[in-house]
Amino acid sequence: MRGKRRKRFPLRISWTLCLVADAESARGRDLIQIIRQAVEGGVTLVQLRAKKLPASAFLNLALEAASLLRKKKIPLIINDRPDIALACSAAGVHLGQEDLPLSAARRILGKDRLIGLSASSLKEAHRAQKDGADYIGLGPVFSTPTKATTLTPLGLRGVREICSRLSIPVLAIGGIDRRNARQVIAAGADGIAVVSAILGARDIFKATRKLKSAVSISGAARR
Ligand code: TZP
Ligand code: MG
Repeated sequence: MRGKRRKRFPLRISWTLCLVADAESARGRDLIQIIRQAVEGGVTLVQLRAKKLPASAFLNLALEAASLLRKKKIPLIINDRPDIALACSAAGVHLGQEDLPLSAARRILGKDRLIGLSASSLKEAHRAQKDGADYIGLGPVFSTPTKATTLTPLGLRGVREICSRLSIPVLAIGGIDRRNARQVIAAGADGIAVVSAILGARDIFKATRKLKSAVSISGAARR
């Protein structure tokens, strides 16, 4: 059913486990060190998110993350800011429903960078796919204190329904941890994106390794 539409990017994208490296959730710890440990633990993708940093500080952080991740061959996605994504040669940008429209971001970034869009319903997911998004961030799957939202969590049923109707990759997000991660993948998500399941852990490396083994299900077991 889900013949994935694949595009050519400088790096092959593995969607399995995305760390949303949220500067505000680092609680004073060095975000670059956290990213380094999470990469050692097995994240396959990193999204850098810094809602409260001024542009110059966000760019500096992005340049540092990009330099580290380039060496590790892990794609970097920048949250909200196509300009910063371009300036640090990131693999792409992640946009919310109220951010710059996808068409404008595409004009800035061109066709060879990824543009991901947050979606919280089948309608938004379909629209994102139709508008040319390269993947969607689908959520919240479960309730989460990390992002203030009035949206009702989709649950595993919602994930299953939406994933079965899309052809672009789906990164599920919201309240996902090592206890429920496997079920989210079994419901059809191509991967999970997490903030607190990694950033909230005392041992970043160990937490990432456990999550990675939870989501590493063979193709046959997935659907
Ligand atoms: N978008 C939907 S839920 C969410 C975002 C950024 C927060 C995810 O954080 P956590 O801690 O993994 O639930
Ligand atoms: Mg946004």
